[in-house]
Amino acid sequence: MKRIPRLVMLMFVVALAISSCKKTVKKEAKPEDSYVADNYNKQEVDIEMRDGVKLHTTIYSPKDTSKEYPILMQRTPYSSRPYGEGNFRRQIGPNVHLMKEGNIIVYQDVRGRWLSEGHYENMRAYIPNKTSDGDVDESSDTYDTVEWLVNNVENNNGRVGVWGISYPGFYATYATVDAHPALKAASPQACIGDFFFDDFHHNGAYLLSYFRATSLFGTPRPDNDQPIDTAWYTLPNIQTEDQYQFFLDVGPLKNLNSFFEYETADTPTMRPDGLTDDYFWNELKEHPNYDELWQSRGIIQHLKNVKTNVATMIVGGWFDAEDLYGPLETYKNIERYNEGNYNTMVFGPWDHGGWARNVDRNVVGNYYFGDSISKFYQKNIETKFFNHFLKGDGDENSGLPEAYVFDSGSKKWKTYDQWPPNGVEKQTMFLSEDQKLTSEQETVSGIRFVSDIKKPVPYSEDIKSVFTPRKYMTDDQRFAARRSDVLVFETEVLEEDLTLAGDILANLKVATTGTAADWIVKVIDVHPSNTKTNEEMQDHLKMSNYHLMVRSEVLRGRFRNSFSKPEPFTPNQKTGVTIKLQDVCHTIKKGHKLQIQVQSTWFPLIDLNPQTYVDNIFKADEDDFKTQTHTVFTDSSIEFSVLK
Ligand code: PG9
Repeated sequence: MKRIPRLVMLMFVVALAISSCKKTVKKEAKPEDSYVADNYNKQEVDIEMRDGVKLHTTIYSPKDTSKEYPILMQRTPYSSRPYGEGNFRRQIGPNVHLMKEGNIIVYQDVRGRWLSEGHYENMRAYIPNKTSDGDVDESSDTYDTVEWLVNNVENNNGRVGVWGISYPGFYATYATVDAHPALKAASPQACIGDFFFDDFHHNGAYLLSYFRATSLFGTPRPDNDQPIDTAWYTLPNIQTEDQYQFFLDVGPLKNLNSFFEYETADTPTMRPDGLTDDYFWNELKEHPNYDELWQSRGIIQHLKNVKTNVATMIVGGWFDAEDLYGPLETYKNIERYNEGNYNTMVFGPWDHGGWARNVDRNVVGNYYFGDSISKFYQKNIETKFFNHFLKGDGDENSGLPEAYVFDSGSKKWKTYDQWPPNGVEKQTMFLSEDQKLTSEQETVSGIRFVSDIKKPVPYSEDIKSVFTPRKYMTDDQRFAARRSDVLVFETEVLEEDLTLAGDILANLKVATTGTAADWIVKVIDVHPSNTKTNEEMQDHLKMSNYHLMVRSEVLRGRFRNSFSKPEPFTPNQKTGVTIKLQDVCHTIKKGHKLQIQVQSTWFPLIDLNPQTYVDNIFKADEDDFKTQTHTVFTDSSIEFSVLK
């Protein structure tokens, strides 16, 4: 038996001792676990709206009554709980700094949810010209709530801020429309803009990966709207960890009805007030196009009258799989339609809500972006914004830039006085025959591939049963690049950095043997083989040659000319399809390559296109689904926003 050197033995004994003592240390309760209960009083009130409906509102007020405080409010469909005396949230407010500095923090159940009265409307439509107290929406509910708070909460300084992430972010945006004069600061974050472009759809394709989340708002509250303090929905348990195979086996979308047995009422339930309750799954099925139902529920088109008394800071994550359209369009439309507003944006290397997490290492999926990026944001950007407008001078000189953005390629924060930055130029590259991205268009030819509905392109190598998809946004795309139904086009190794700052427009020229098709474009940063692997990576992956997906988007081809009026393709006819990919701020570094992938399936992130035209894919039959041959022509091009 080979003798083990003494030093190795000693190291082994020491390692064993360290690991065992780690096991003995009990998890001490962190001091901040009771911080809220120790430093805040909590009261719960039911605030009456102009139509008599009462909204359940929880108010946390600092125990120190020696000074006045602003009010920071979040309105939410996800509950203002915990309810009941003596039950406190572990952390309150947008971040720990604003909690510890002392603010009056308010959470409110929106109309029709949890302990608030009334009827819930998913993405409630805005009523522009209200003529009676019965004309209520989230803008009027916010106005009435702010009016009550500033007149009834002790020790408030008369200034109110709102914030929220995702659906609460939608309510924060809504607060800026016909805002109360006491509203001085709003930070909609990953704010839903429109369910036809955020969350449940991307450019008309249904996000099948959102299947379980469909129930979150799918069921009108039972018992004629009696407030209840528990969730009444049940998320369908699809009993699989292989969502790709599960949905492939299920087949057409209509086979999913059985999972919404409570939502397949043929006639929507009639309510006492004459409103009809349609179930969200039914709404999705009955409204496959961008019709009045979706258009009326978007908030973007109503951002034409944001008063200058409301400073806005829109926050988003460059790798947010749920709501990226919303925050970008919210910032851009407040900018576009309003004069003299303080309106700024902050975008970082985060997934959905990543900026609110107190983590030391910032990663999205396998990809590491740096340390304490979200902590920096919370302390130096978010806290500064609210303090300036709620406790400070409140003027234009907040000390913050118009655009505070993290370059996800160079991994550095950058600040600009406009977005996209001054100096951005459009640069067009063409998809050439020999899988190259070229600055000049070469001879036009068609590249064909078979789009096999039995073997759609997976959206990730790692597809589990998810509530909503997240990590795929930075997934390595080598698995896709090696498939015959994914077309790959890439530059030579870059001899200098290439900074993309703004949106990306894919102008495809395509054809299909069928009469319907989806088109997906992915923008990829191909890393060199000597890139260091980081500890977060899945064990079968290495950073060497990592194909980082920087941006991706789908367009359901029937909507190429209009989201409201879908059209079939004419078989084998060359057709233009333009896809707008959301903004990026990413430097493809010298030594890397810029790659584009084009494909027609992305499963089960989105549902399968039958590839033969039917009026409504939610009602398509098994035999509508056909394998087709698609063609991408080499006069297709990609227009990048390049910062010179
Ligand atoms: N926008 C996110 C979402 C909405 C609906 C279903 C699932 C997710 C969110 O509010 O987190």
